[in-house]
Order: sequence, then C-alpha cells, then structure tokens
Amino acid sequence: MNKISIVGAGMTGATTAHWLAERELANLVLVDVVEGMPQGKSLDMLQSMPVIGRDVSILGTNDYADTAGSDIIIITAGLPRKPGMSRDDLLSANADVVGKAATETLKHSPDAIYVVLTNPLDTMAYLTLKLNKLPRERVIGQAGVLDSARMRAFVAQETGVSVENIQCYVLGGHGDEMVPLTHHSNIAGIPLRDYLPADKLEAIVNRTRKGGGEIVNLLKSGSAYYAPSAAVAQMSEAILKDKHLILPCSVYMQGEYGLSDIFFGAPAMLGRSGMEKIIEYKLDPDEKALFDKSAAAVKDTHEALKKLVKI
Ligand code: TXD
Repeated sequence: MNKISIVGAGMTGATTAHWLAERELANLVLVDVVEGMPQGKSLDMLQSMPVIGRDVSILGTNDYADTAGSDIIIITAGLPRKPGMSRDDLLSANADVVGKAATETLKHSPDAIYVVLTNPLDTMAYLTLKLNKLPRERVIGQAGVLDSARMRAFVAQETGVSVENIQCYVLGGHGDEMVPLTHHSNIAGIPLRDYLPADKLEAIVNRTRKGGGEIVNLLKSGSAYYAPSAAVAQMSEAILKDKHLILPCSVYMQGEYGLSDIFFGAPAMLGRSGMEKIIEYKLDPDEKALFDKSAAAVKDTHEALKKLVKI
C-alpha cells in the first residue's frame, strides 16, 4: 500500500484525507502541531471506513517520525486568509511553518514527492524545492486544478452543459492575476470564446479570478477546502497510478514560457516520478501579456521570500 502524509490537519488537510481515503489510494498520516486534534480526526475518519468499505489506515500524530517512508507529502499547514487579505499577506507567517514541514518530512521520506497547498502557493512551493534541494519533478504546487474547476463550475451553471464536457485551463500564478484561457478552455471541443457571448465569458473570467476571495468573504473565517482538497486528491491519484495525466499545476519553470527560477501555473503531466513534463501552449499576444503580468507578481513574492529566508 502506498503512503501519503498530510502536514496540517485543518480544514484542507483533513478534507484531503477524506477524499483520499474514499479513493482507497494509500495509507494516510495526518500531522499537526495541535495536540489531540489530528489523532481525533483520524480516529473518526478511520471509523467511517467500515461504512464505506475502504481498507486504509489513517493515523493522526504530532510526530514527524510517523510520516517515515511516505510516497507523497502534502503540505497544507499554515494560516488561511481572512476577509480583505491577499494570499501574499500570508508570506511571513507561513514561510516558517512550510519550511519546517518541508525539512522535517524529508528527513523521514527522502524519496517523497511533495504537493504543496499552503499560500502564497507558488512561493511556498518554491521554498519547499529550494530548502529541500529537490529536483523539480518532486515538488508540485496545487492551484490550477482548483482554479480551473471553479471556472468549469461557473461555465456549467451558465450553459447547463455537464461538467464532464467542460475543460478549462487557468494558468499563471495563484493570485488575482491568474490567467483563465478562453480559447484553450472548451465545451466538448468548442473554444469557450466561440461558445459564450463576450460579456458572459468576461463575467466568468472575473468571478474565477476572485473565486477564492468570494468564499473567504462568505465564510468570514477560513477559506475554501472542499474543492482544493478534491484537487490534491486528483493529483495524488495521477502520481500514484502513474497516469501521465495532464493537469494545470504550479511547477518550477526552466525556460518554459520564457520563464526561469519561478513556480508558475502551467499544464503539467503527472506520473509516478512526479511532474514529468510541462506542456507549452501557443498563447496569443493578449494572453502572453497577462501571463507576463502574473509572472511579475509571483516573482515579487519570491523576492520577498528571499529577504525572509536564506535559500
Ligand atoms: O489551492 C490552494 N493552494 C489552497 C491553499 C486552497 C485552500 C487552502 N489553501 C491554504 O492552505 C490556506 O491559504 C492556508 O495557507 C493553508 C491551510 O488552509 P486551511 O483552510 O486548511 O487552514 P486551517 O484549517 O487553519 O488549517 C491549518 C492547519 C491547522 O490545523 C494548524 O494547527 C496547522 O495547519 N499548523 C501546523 N501543522 C503542522 N506544523 C506546523 N508548524 C503548523 N502550523 C500550523
């Protein structure tokens, strides 16, 4: 049986464990600094396995030693946004937490593939890669599956077409400058920009960009967790089943799209070795300009990180 450890047993971490257990993909470990909470949630979840008929073990712990031998480490530890905050406002608070999670887990699972969720997402993935000195195949940020799923859900609501027919690609950084592509995104092969009137499409693009903030404002404390955790479960499955599935992910660029030394959202092929390949789309000049603007924002956050942590 494969093993997945999730650092941070809060809303996103625990819900990730839930989706993963349902898929019977791996034995699970939930780690958190709060004593008793990961143990309690894990025990509760474990006791639901007989009901849904899944044979997986679920362990809650405060000790990184219990994560030993993990195939995948998922990092969701750290503060979520409050209303009015941007993801970048979380940088200094979360850099320490993610740094510790990354280095402590690597000691016990030297071969693990990392999937990072903590915000600011692209920069926390960058921190994990640099601190742990890993090849880029082994560190992937989760943002694109979520942002694209939000857009898919809005398109389905607008058109009444099944979500299964709707493919969307939201690329770029996981911030307000993210880039929902309206030509590559399609309904059963028809580009979205040909299917929907321009005003409707623009409204969907704008709502997608602010999709996380919309939920933060409604919840008032905490941020989204069902869709983010479903996204990371899909990525984990693609890796463990060696599916070579192409999903939008935050990946370390080495020249792709003209970008280097930055984590940025692009379609990437996921399989047993992690991030196997970055797919390069042909972008029209408008899209390329949005891409560059988003990359500049992510670079700024990477630079701010370098002032806080020696990497
Ligand atoms: O798509 C995405 N990338 C995201 C990212 C979608 C959803 C949530 N996203 C980010 O994940 C969010 O902005 C936060 O930065 C993290 C965690 O969000 P979540 O909603 O799960 O926050 P919670 O419920 O507050 O849980 C965080 C847990 C909490 O239980 C803390 O006790 C724990 O993290 N925590 C730690 N665990 C281990 N080790 C350390 N040092 C630690 N510090 C806090």
